[in-house]
Amino acid sequence: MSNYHPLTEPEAIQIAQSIPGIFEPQGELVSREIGDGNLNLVFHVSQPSSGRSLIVKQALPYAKVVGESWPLSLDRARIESEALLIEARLAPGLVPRVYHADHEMALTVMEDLSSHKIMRQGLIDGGTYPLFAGHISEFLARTLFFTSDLGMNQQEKKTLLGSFINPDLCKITEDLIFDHPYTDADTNSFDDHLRGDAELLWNDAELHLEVALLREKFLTHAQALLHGDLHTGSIFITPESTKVIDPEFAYFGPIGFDIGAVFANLLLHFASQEHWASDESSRGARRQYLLGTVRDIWTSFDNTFRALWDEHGVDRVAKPKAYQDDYMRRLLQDSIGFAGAKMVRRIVGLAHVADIDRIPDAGVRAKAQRIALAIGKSLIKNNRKTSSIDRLIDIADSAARG
Ligand code: SR1
Ligand code: MG
Repeated sequence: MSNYHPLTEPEAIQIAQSIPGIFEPQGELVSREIGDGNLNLVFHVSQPSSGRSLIVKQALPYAKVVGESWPLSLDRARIESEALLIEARLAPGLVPRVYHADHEMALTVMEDLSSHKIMRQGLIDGGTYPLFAGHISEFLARTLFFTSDLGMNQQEKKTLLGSFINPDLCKITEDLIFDHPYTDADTNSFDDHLRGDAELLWNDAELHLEVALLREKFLTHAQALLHGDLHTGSIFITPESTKVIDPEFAYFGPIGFDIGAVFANLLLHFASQEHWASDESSRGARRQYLLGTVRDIWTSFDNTFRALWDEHGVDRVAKPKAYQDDYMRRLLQDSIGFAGAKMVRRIVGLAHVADIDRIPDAGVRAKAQRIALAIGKSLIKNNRKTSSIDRLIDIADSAARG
């Protein structure tokens, strides 16, 4: 019988006290539940006298955002802690340190990153992060290459894949990203002024074909170990440092899904500039910064992934340059298609983004939402025709111009 139960704040303190080397022996600990995500409890445990702290994160057996009517496997906590350990090995310094994991209690004790900001909020506050493109492309290239058939022993990969079977969390993505936004589903949630835009999505055969192809890739293409939910709420940031958190959606899937998630969230923020920028000229500058970041991420990812392949490739059959070029072109196309799907879902689906939802004026919000939908739909429809990141930049620019 399992001992699992949701932790209280005093229990989070007890667990924190059992971790060696963090707190001073004397000095009271204080615990606060700070989880503001959709799924988990997050306790911040600190020792005011020493200024030391850590995080105790615990999965709930249901989706917090909906309630107990939506049960979710606790195994996602094991998946998250194991993914963090793999990511720490492959991309050192780019994820929080894991101090302890208890799979039965579905909890992970990890480094507190309160010195950083959640990137979504950082962007909303007008922050710029000049090192981000380099950091995230390094994270993406190293974690994805070294867990793919290009960069790891192919039999060991099959065994590792068995530890990352994540059906409940994949089902969330399959439904909320690749299905519900394209039909009149109960889970959808959108402002009344978007009903006409939603109906267009539900009746667009060209879009439905591309979404079905992307969904098929998500269901079947076990290319590498993905983070699985790499939006700007899963990234802690400062101008100097980037830490990727929350890989509870990790599973073996198509590489472009992670890259597309980063693109999508930068582009959602691009669309939200209708409100957050103070005037036309700062809006233009901010948008150029965001598009420049997208471009830098792709360029740097492409260079790093190819360099890893040339230096550490394990597969003789994968050596031809023409194969590498073809593979990278397909990764770009997938990234663009998945980015589009991830934008559309954040406007009409269940889970939205603060960048856009926090725009107080309904007219301005509608404009931002329509820019996001226009970019999202165009990325989806054009993904298989794309051969350069410039195409994404053009699509975003022309959607913003209207
Ligand atoms: C029911 S969970 C809704 C969303 O939150 C997570 O961050 C994922 O993006 C998921 O789709
Ligand atoms: Mg999350």
